[in-house]
Amino acid sequence: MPEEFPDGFLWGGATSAYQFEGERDGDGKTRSIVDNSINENYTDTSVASDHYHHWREDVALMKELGMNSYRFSIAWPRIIPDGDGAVNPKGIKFYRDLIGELLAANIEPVVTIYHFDLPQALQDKYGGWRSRQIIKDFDHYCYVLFKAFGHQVKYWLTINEQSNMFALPYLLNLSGDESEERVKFQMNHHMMLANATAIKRAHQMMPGAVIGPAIGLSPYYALSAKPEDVLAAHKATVFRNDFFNDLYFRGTYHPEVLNYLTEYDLVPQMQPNDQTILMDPQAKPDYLGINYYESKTVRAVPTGTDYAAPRASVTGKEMRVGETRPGLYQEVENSHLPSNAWHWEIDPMGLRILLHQVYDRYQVPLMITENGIGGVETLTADKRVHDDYRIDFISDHLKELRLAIDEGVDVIGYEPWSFMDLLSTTNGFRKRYGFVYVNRTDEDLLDLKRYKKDSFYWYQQIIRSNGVS
Ligand code: BGP
Repeated sequence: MPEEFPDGFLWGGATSAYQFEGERDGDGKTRSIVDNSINENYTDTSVASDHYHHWREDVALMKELGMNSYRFSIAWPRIIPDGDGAVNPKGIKFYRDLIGELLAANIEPVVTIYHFDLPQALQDKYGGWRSRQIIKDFDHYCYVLFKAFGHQVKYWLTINEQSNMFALPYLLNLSGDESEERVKFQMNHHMMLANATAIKRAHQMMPGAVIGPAIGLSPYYALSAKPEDVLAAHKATVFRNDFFNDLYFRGTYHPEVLNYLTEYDLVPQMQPNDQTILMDPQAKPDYLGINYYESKTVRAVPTGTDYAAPRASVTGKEMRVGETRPGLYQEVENSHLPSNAWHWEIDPMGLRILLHQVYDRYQVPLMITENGIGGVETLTADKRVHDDYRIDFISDHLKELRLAIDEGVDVIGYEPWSFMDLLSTTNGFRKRYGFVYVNRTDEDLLDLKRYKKDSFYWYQQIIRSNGVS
């Protein structure tokens, strides 16, 4: 990488509230649906990385790392514990202090409004995203945030990984059963309306705001050059990428998706005004956050095949199950790519391919809002963590990102996952992503001390030289 990244490029790191903060049940906060489902099935969110009590120290580490931006999320059940009732002053104070500290350190906050943590109260009251009522309650939550923090925060992200909520059903309080397919598309429709309403409100309340969704995307490759497989790759791109992005940027359902939904009786209930809400020019995102971890490979599959929802590998021992959509595509392994211990395929060039695909179609600024690699890590006797594999992963992805920029794609920032170790969605502290190690395991909180990994010092150099390695 001989050349610097563009002037003003945002260099940061990302986290999310339920994976990082802890203080799950204190200072007025209530439980979210992920606090509850993860407790039962995966891992405990009560302390996480205890950022709630280490935020000042954590911001000092960000400053030392050289970050000029930081992506984090606000927990809805900390701000409005009932979901739709009174505002919790302690919640507002926590984020006001954090944002103040970031700004004092010249770190631009990039704030995610919703990162999977729906207040359990709203799930219990009316089924959460199943009900249209959520659009009003989400709008009110956004209003509270924009009023409290709008004068300090420029970059906003509405909803994180709407696409992946389909893949991990517990993120929507679903079981993953095929019979829920219809419900999922209905929830997705409500999320689209909530997203558009939030963006419009942001534009009205904060004229200088830059706001858009953060979506998990992969480029889709055909397993072979057989035309059937190439068509399957096209269909997967349409279903897993364009479907969401078209609704965000064009306000329309992709015709191929609509045909499929009609054929399988999955079309969500819509109201006459919905199209106006989705197509409102004020509701158009200013940018798109892209979470990129891996590419996907697909082959053709006959119409009569059963639908299979994707399933993560929790221990790494069992294989992941890719999605199968009858008649359209089936996800398969790519023998040309290495993978990590949980079978996530490593493909830096896939990032460049994806950026071109998205930018060609929508021509909007893009921000990498997640990218990174998880692994099992331990402290050495002299309190170091040698994570060369992370340095290689990020370095290789930055090279491709740089090439994409040279080739004309407008990328405004890079927020790797994650700034510091935190809970993995399905692997707790067994799978670490950070530049900073947090001294705890799933079973034992130890002392929660922070230690800089080798990648911390490497990334510090990258930021210092604006991307020249
Ligand atoms: C994304 C989520 C993050 C994060 C990341 C890594 O899908 O937005 O919240 O957890 O994936 O995934 P995992 O924790 O499952 O390894």
